[in-house]
Amino acid sequence: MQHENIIVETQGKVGVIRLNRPKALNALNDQLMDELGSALLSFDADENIGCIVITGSEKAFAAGADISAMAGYSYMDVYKGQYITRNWETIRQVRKPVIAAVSGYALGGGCELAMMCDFIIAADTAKFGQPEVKLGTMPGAGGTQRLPRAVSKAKAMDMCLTARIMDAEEAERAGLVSRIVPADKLIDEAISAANTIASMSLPVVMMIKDSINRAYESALADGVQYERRLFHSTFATEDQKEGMNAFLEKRLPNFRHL
Ligand code: CO8
Repeated sequence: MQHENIIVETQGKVGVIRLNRPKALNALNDQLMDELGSALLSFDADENIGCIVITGSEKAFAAGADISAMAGYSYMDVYKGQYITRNWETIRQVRKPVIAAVSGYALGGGCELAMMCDFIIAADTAKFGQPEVKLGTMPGAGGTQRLPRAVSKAKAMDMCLTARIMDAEEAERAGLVSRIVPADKLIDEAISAANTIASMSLPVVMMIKDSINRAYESALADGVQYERRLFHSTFATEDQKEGMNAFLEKRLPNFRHL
């Protein structure tokens, strides 16, 4: 697929997708989301890629879904899934880890996209918010569901109802982001984290992602049982033998992703 709204590159075993509609602060229109979905699925299928990073510009990760496109949509346009809702869930099909590297604005759908990633590394300039209420609408890509799980009901209510923006420090305190770095170090830090992940056993990494995501979907006892079964199944991998033998032999493991 031709990319007009994203820039796709690889750095070693890391696939990097940069949202690139600078004039609209990376507002997420259907075309951009199609391109993003296609790039994500192609990295997921690529045996040479072990982890994916999604980032934006210094000023904006993404300032939300594209208001100029949405303004004219009817109920039937959005309900039938022809526009806006048709391609927002593609990222959930991705089995390799996806890191959001967020600088500047991550608002509305931009905040929701970041939260759909497996974790967020934030620049000290990052600003998170769900300001849809100011537009006479509401979050539609998980903002009312993932935000309370990430930052508590109180903060999620506050942000979604008042449109208050959360800065990077508050986001880290509240648990929305895993770490904050100076803005000029953001992409290096995200790629370095992604490289670390990509150096691990890919099947085991995929099981860990799967198991942590299960924590959102299940009761504790079911989740622990699910984790136990996945833990057992790591013993069917060659990488588990390699990882443990490498430790005992005091050398670095050479994972073959088998
Ligand atoms: N959509 C379209 N264009 C945008 C958007 C957007 N979300 N955000 C910014 N732009 C455009 C502006 O219109 C402007 O264009 P132009 O130069 O042609 O006038 C350009 O980007 C630069 O923006 P500003 O001049 O406003 O820049 P500022 O630095 O003054 O302000 C802000 C930056 C604060 C980020 C401001 O642009 C803003 O408030 N943007 C809108 C934020 C917003 O309300 N986001 C939520 C949108 S609704 C949503 O995301 C619903 C998601 C549901 C998804 C459901 C899927 C299933």
